[in-house]
Amino acid sequence: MLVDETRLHIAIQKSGRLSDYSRGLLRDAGLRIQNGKNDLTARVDNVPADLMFVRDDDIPTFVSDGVCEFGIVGENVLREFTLGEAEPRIEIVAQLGFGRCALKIAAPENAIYEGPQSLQGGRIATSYPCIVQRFLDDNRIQATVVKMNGAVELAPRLQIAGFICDLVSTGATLEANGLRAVETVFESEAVLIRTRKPMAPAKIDQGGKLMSRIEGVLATKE
Ligand code: PRT
Ligand code: ZN
Repeated sequence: MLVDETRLHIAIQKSGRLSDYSRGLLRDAGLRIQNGKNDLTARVDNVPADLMFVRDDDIPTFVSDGVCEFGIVGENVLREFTLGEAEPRIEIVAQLGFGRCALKIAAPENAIYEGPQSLQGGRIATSYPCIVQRFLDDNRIQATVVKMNGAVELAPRLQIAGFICDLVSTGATLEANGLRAVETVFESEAVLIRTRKPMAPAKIDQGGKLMSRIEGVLATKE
């Protein structure tokens, strides 16, 4: 399937917060997604495209490599990827209006925080080390970034780090862990991304049609 030069490949999250919205958007855009036996890919009946269901963290890699021409991913995941790459070959082609959240630095409720300088010499646990490092550099702060792949909100209690930087939507998780947000580092929503790798002419044409369909759906939601 991957060598097919005529069919577009669209990467979306397999299962998680963006999955249903991503499928819903493509359906609203008129794509008839087949319910196949294969749960890693699905054919689209009425458009020469195949969907690939993957971990969200892999979506920027696939699109940058051109394995998938399009993808739907959180801007937070995209930004972390592009900051870590010498030559990311991805462009954002639409903001999708779902999956909204913010990457925030949080501290124990009773900790004193008087701006970024309060991070100086400290430790920050996060799953987004590149974004956090950029924030520190921009503010000329020296601090240690501790990469964690999950359960970041436990870091202060475990004395792994005094601060965390994690995604927040309602704030309930921070509150449940005795933490409070002190700094917003990045605001995010799901985005439609496209590869910058050269595409076969047939795919450029199909990609243009796909984007018009999606823009049509987004226009009705504005
Ligand atoms: O398996 P896979 O790797 O694909 O999924 P994942 O577990 O890495 O990601 P998933 O499904 O949790 O999130 C996918 C995307 O949804 C994220 O990259 C964000 O772009 C977006 N999103 C929106 C969120 C949230 N809101 C969110 N609240 N992602 C995670 N959270 C988590 C946050 O990490 C924290 O643990 O929810 C908790 C905080 O929520 P509140 O409501 O308590 O503040
Ligand atoms: Zn993930």
